Amino acid sequence: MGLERTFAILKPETVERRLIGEVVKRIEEAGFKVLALKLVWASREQAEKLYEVHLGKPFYPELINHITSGPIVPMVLEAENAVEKLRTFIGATDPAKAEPGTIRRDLGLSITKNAIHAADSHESYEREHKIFFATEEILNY
Ligand code: FUP
Repeated sequence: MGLERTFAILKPETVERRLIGEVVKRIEEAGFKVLALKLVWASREQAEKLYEVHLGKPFYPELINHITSGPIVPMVLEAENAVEKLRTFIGATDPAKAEPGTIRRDLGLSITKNAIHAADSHESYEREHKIFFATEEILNY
């Protein structure tokens, strides 16, 4: 296992509700190290790349509209077993079904407005983080 990287995005409703600090605090306290982080307004092209596996699904248009509806905070995080650790830490996709104490349960509003996105595999990390970060923006320290 060892140190691993993962990719997350604080969704527009999280930024709008001024919960950036709250979520980053939880993530840092859980042992993740922030290697890259910025505030951006995703383009339609970036959104379509991010959610390309969902193309054609009934909720796809809503997903694209939502992630481009306001500024978001993409970040690269490092920890032991980071991908799995973060997925467990944020909770199930539907906030109503997520474990108590998880970010999605505590701060998510709906299945689409579920506060945070996290890569679901190492391959997803590799693909997704490149949509938002250049190599030199990921700091090794
Ligand atoms: P997750 O990996 O937990 O973010 O969940 P999925 O890959 O299943 O879903 C991707 C995104 O689509 C999430 F933001 C939730 C959203 N979604 C809906 O809006 N409606 C659905 O019925 C299923 C997923």
